[in-house]
Amino acid sequence: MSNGSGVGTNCAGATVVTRCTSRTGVTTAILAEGTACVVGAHAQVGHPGGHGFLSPQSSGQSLPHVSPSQMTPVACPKANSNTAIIRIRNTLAERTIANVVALLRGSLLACLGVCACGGNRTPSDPLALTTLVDTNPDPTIVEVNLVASAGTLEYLPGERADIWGYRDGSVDGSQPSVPGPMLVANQGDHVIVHFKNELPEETTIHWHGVRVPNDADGTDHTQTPVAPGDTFDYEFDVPDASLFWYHPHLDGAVQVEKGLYAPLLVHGSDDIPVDAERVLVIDDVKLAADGNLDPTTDNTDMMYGRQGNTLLVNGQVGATLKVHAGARERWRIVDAANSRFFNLSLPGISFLVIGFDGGLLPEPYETDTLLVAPGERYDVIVQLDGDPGATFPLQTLYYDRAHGALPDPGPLDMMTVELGDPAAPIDPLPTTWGTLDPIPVDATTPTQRITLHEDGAPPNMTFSINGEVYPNVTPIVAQSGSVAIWSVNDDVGMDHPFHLHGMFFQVLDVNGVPPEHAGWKDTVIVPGYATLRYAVRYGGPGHWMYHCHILEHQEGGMMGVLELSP
Ligand SMILES: [Cu+2]
Repeated sequence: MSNGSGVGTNCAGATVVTRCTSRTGVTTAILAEGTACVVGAHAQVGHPGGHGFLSPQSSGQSLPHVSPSQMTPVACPKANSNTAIIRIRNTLAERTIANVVALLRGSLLACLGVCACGGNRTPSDPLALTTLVDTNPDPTIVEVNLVASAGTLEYLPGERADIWGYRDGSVDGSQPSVPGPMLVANQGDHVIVHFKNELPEETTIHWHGVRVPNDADGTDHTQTPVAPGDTFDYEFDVPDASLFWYHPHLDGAVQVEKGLYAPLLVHGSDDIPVDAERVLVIDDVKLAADGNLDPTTDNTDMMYGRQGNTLLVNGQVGATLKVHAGARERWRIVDAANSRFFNLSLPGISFLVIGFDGGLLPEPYETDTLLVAPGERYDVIVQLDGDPGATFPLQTLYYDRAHGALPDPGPLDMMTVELGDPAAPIDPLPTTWGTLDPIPVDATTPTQRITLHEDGAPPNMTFSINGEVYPNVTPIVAQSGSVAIWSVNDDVGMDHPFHLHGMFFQVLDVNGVPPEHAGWKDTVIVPGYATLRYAVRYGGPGHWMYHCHILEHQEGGMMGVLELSP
């Protein structure tokens, strides 16, 4: 099954051919260094977007042949206009290739067309995401250089916006982008991030949803913030396959709004036949009349969180996504907005929800609308049926998260889907998906009560949990590995996306009613005036934050600390 293909032009003006298939597929890329082309990086891909096998073949370049038995797993070049991840076993012949690759690497990184596996992509895809270069030859280690820096881009054509963003420190001349470059790994990999802060203020990076060791969690309880000009190394394993994301955990309402966020994709062993896999990072920004970011926080922003006036999908305003008519695509979606809840709809097309924050569901379900709150992720299959040439929008529909106070008008168009040539026939979907063993709870399980509260009126508002305003909070103390129920009550009549760091939980009920669909969550909507209960088996020892993921609420004090003993 074709997992994506395309022909386009790379940054050096050379023709780029990409093709990728989901099972025994082939990735072909024409590389260019300056204006000189080097042809023939040819990869067999083990599974969509995952590690595959690389050998040079059918090439205009005199690269030695490598037999399949000599191939070693590589990370598939991940649908990315400026990244190649190439690993070759260290035999003599292969060293020759490795040398060629190494020579090409630095200057070619900005000039490589690759497949759609793992990210979005055909080279002409406006929703394309770059992928951080893995500099470590060990196939089980992903080692990257990540930089936070100031830069500019155009949200609106011809109008400059001053942003803060992440860029790839391994790529000469890289510029910060919104979203930042995607970190891609395989389940079980070890990840090393060499981070440099080129911002004018201190920052940290939180790996949202990843069950990291506490010292890599990127909060002010787990590290000294990284000062301007300083560096910090994050190191952690990625035990779970799903879409995660990374962003600062300091001054988040400002830093994330300015553009500091990026997806983190961990591939599992699932082999779901689809025509394309895409990561869609949805956001909104508040733009001033000149197209630049409006830095003001008005009273409404303070009370409800800043809601932007411009909708973004992968940093793009009003992009057109070209797909094959009849294609079955897998979209992994993360809401990176400060406060906006997206109530997604593809008119006439339903979402088959196959995964939540923590991975695949045991029982996927269909829905016509998909409500996604800040910090949440959803993994969905969409069947994009229609006649070639037809178009339809991805919209966010009316949703009132503040119960009459802040209705989001909707429907608002986020991007256009355009159907092209018909998709090729494709294998049926699997009949089994994820697993979910219920966390055992009973009447003896300790219950932790949490009350989310707001006081005052803007501009003098406080946000609190159990009457305490962060950082003046009393930690909840418990033992690592023990099981608890958290009963989270919202007493202000406004939905709050509640996030717990470092572990997943299972929702038990909302106002006593069990959820229709079960799955692993790390961020969940606690509806206004409701009480949501979840079961959690506590993770590793350390200080874990829990907070509202409306960033203005978090920064305003709606955050606490869970202190787990060994
Ligand atoms: Cu909140």
